Amino acid sequence: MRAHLEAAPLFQPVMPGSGRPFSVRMSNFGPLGWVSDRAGYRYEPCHPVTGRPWPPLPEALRALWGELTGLAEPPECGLVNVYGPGARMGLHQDRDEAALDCPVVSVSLGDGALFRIGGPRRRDPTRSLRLASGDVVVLGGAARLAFHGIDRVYAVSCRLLPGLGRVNLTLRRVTPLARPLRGR
Ligand code: MD6
Ligand code: FE
Repeated sequence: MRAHLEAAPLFQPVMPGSGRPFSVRMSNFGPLGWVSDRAGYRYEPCHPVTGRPWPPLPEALRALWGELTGLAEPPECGLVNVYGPGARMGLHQDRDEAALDCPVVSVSLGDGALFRIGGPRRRDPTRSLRLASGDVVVLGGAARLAFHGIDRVYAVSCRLLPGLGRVNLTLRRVTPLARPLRGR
């Protein structure tokens, strides 16, 4: 991951419309990368700063995806979110993907964080759980469109990634499967 981040350096996305910067820094691995700028959220094949294609998804993540989802199709996007001290992620749904039948898998590394998850409506009640380094979250089935976010990171709770803090790697299918999951 560190080698790939040298090829595709972290960038600071901004909110659509307002242009307010996110508190997390991002990069991507795989054929499609999730980006956000004043024009909106979307998937792009190239890095917005270097203009180069995203580095390939590390094999260990491809293997983990296959093991957890049972899908033969590999993830198309490995979004890297890096949380320094004070960074957070507002309550959101992952719904920029046409492949809403596929689960989303995330791997947390480094410092711990307080993850909050609710239901498919923003007003649904939420529960909070602490994610530690190595924890994996799968949002699939009824939970695919659950609202979720990161309320806080526990800075220097882990020594795995000095200088980075917390990293969350989110694996996603973006384009619809040739053979949709329903009907298999
Ligand atoms: C984070 N995670 O853990 C934010 N999305 O930093 C997500 O936004 C997320 O953990 C979809 C599926 C799993 C996740
Ligand atoms: Fe998410």
